[in-house]
Amino acid sequence: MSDSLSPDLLRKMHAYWRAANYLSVGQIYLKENPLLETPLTLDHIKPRLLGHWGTTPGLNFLYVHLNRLIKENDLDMMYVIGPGHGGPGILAMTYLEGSYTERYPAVERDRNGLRRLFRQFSWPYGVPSHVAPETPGSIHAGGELGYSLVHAFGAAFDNPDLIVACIIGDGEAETGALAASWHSNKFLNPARDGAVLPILHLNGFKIANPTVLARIGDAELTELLRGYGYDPVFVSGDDPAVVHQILAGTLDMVLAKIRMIQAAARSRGETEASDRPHWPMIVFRTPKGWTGPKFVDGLPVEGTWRAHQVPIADMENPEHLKQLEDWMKSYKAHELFDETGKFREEFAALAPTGHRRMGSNPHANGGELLQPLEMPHFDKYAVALTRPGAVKAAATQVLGKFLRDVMKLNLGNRNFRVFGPDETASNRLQAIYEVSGKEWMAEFKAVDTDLSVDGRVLEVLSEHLCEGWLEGYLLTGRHGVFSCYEAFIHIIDSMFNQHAKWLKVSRTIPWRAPIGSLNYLLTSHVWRQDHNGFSHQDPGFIDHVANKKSEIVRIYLPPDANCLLSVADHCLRSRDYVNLIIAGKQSEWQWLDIETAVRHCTAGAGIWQWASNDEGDPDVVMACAGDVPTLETLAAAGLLRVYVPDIRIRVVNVVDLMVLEPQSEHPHGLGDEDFDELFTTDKPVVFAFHGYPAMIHKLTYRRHNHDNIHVRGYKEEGTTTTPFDMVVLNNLDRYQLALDAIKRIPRFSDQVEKATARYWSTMERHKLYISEHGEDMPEVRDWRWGI
Ligand SMILES: Cc1ncc(C[n+]2csc(CCOP(=O)(O)OP(=O)(O)O)c2C)c(N)n1
Repeated sequence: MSDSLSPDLLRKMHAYWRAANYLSVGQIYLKENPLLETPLTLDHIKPRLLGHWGTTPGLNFLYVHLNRLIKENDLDMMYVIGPGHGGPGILAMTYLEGSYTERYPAVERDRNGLRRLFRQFSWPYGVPSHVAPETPGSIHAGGELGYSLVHAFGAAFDNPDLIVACIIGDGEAETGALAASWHSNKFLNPARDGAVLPILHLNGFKIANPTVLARIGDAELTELLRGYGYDPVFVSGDDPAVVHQILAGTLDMVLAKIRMIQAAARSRGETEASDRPHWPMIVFRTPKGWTGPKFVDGLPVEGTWRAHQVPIADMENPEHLKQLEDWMKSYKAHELFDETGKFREEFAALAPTGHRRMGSNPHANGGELLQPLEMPHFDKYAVALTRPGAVKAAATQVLGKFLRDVMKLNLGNRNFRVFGPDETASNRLQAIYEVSGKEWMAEFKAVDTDLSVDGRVLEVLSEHLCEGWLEGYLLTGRHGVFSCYEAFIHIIDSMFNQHAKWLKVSRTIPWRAPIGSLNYLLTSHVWRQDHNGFSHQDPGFIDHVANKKSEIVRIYLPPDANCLLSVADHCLRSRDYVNLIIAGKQSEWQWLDIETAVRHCTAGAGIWQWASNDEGDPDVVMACAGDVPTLETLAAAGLLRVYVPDIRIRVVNVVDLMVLEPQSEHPHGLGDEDFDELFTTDKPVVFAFHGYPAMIHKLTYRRHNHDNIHVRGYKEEGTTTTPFDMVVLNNLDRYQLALDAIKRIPRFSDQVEKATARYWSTMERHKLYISEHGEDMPEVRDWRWGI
């Protein structure tokens, strides 16, 4: 291959790389003397040396080369890096190209700015050591490894002109999420979507160990990557002059290949699944800690795991200080920066300009590109109701029709997608398929239904991919919903954490524009997994989400289909939240007409007067949150009216769980007076809750009436049984709730013995009946609201 770079361009690109490496080392070590204008002393060194050098020179090298590619070809390109601990590199590159100073004018492009750039890094109240919301050009928090490739694909969907360069750590590639992410290429349509260019950063080591992919030999690695559907090209070496030329030539070649794939798919008009291309990718094998110290204290560092973090520590040791000075001087900063500390124009001119700079690509600040969804009025999909409990409906099926039309109205805008781990139909959302199929670029068989090369529903049996694609899609300014079985959403607990952290921080950054909320629809929930059994019964995601910052998280438990519609409409219009919606998919009794549902959901909680007879002075408050607990509570209220006819019951339903928290803790929290209006200050409250009972106590422990709140919820009892036995096993059933009420009301103390005996005989009847008949007792199956 003839050289791709002229000697002059090679010289300048190498200089650019030296500058980035110099700034990276400077950020890790220096608080003063950024241009080493005076001999380095201990006073110039930060007291705590925090940062990662090892991955950084490789990231910098790639960035310099992608800049050339962007500039020569006027590319719209983003840079997503898995080894986000290489933060100093990205900060250096965005500083050198000018994006950084535009976002942070105090970090000027001169000596003073350099000092600030160095000082702020890993400094209290400065900037984090990993790429983060603060980092221009990033959609990716760099802490938890594993999500670079899935985010890159999420960004590329529906962005036909975008190329996402994705640097994958070879250690990161060992994670489950990354291992699954390679398959994203079966869901990306070259005619409609952008391209992802995976670059496996094969620097051979993690923190203290070799990486698997670096030790299986080129042949096996090639087979592995080809098996995933990629066409890998190796760029290997440790002589920068040589690697510059190889990488430049390789990038020209892979770009040509990407363009060929896209042109072929786009000119054909109709894409066929058989057209699934082998997308090019690069295996970039260079030394970890390249250009850093070769030996420290007699031990090899460059090209080993010892280069991972701070390669020379203990600066009290004069030899170390000297070694650092020599290392930094090896980059010849005086050739790169002028006497004022400004990056010399000769080199700075290599960077793209304006939005073509990867640190200023608008897709990386997706809120800037966000178009609100076109929304149908959800009234249209409402379940008609003459009175509470008049009809049955499957809530998610009703929602499916609404989502179908959201999809339809936004087909032209190409900014809405639905994600699910093979569960969209199982969760009864299949109406969506009337307007859009399931994206699929692999083989089609006659037996398949609703697959399409042009689908906007993404179904893959990897919760990691559903979550990561959606995050990437949202972060680049689009909208979506992830529907999932409640128990298995825990698989992405940690990804949710990272996204919630991103949102919390990005809200404090003035230039980060708000993005579409991350919407979860959890269905096939704990109470209706009676057929699948214990493994499928877990409502703990509520607890997990509730731990996050109150300004970010919202938790909704709509009791019926109309409430679900109202909640879903609200969530799809919201920004910068994580909305957790939990709703059943079974056909169940419906309670509120649409106007009442909207009022109820807007308030977040309220007294259901039609189910209450307390006339402002209840004996007991029967509270409920969640569809099944609501049904059991209403059934319990009915039983109580028969058992103790003069009882005064108040039924309170909670849709928005966070109203329970004090206002000081959550913006949705009810004021104390409003809370007391619902729950009283001194009456017993029997609270039937969808999830683990402790959550209600946690949310209400500061409320006046907390001592009187008695919660029934899931207590980790379950198996393959009947739906009603599930609530019985967890003492959330109507008979238990009714008994609880009688036990808690002082004026019925003489009834407790009789009520207890009645409860146990009912339980005996229930157990015998389900054992003999395999289904619930007729009085349970045929129950309907009749007061
Ligand atoms: C999920 C996760 N597990 C563990 C870590 C701790 N950790 C930080 S860096 C690192 C090694 C990363 O190796 P690699 O991806 O190859 O990056 P590089 O060698 O380029 O630094 C590990 C294990 C982490 N950040 N995230």
